[in-house]
Amino acid sequence: MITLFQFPPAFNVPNISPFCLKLETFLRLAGLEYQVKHLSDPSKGPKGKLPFIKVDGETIADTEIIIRDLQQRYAFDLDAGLDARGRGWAVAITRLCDEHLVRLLVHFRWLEDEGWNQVSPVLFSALPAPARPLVGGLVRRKVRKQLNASGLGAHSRDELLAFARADLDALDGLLGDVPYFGGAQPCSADAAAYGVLANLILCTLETPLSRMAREYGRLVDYCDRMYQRVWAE
Ligand SMILES: N[C@@H](CCC(=O)N[C@@H](CS)C(=O)NCC(=O)O)C(=O)O
Repeated sequence: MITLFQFPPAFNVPNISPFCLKLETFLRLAGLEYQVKHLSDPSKGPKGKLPFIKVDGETIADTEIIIRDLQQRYAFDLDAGLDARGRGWAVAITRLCDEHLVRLLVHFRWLEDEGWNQVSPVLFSALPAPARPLVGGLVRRKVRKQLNASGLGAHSRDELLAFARADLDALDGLLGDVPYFGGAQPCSADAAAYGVLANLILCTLETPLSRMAREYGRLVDYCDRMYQRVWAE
């Protein structure tokens, strides 16, 4: 049995971490049995981040490494139906989501006051009241440092919004009129895309980026389709 360690649900999505939602979506798409253990502190993870899993006594961190490991361990390939070009696109879409669009989402959630004023009361509610501003401030400073290190911190708000527009245009164009990024069936890139798109479109946390994402009718329909296929009980 696989044990998935991740944040608890919040804001109308199974996980407000795009990476946790990516991995749980992958586990469901793959039809793997798993149990969930909720953690709120990413420093408990072997690489200081969530999600991570335990399987056959091993602890594995990082969604890309976990997905590769599980596919080898259980001898399946969610991208088996794709040709070399399709596999290349799956990697490119996953990178766009994980390494770029997620960072923009994090910026608007954590560093702009509109997002922060919604996130902080919920995420730190388990802490004793006097500790909340202190811990919240420390976490916010860490997020700012991470975004600066990624290079995004150098840009103006308008430039960040233009990057987000380009990412969403790209995802909208790549999806086109097929149901999934994998075509007729979901592939590994659908797990990554749903992880971040559901966190923009279905998540009740309001940011300029979530409002922008909801302008894309095909991406909205995509989130509904993925929800129905993977998440509706
Ligand atoms: N590359 C990692 C990224 C995971 C990640 O960034 N997780 C975030 C939550 S969305 C986290 O735990 N951040 C805490 C931190 O960086 O301190 C993966 O694919 O699993």
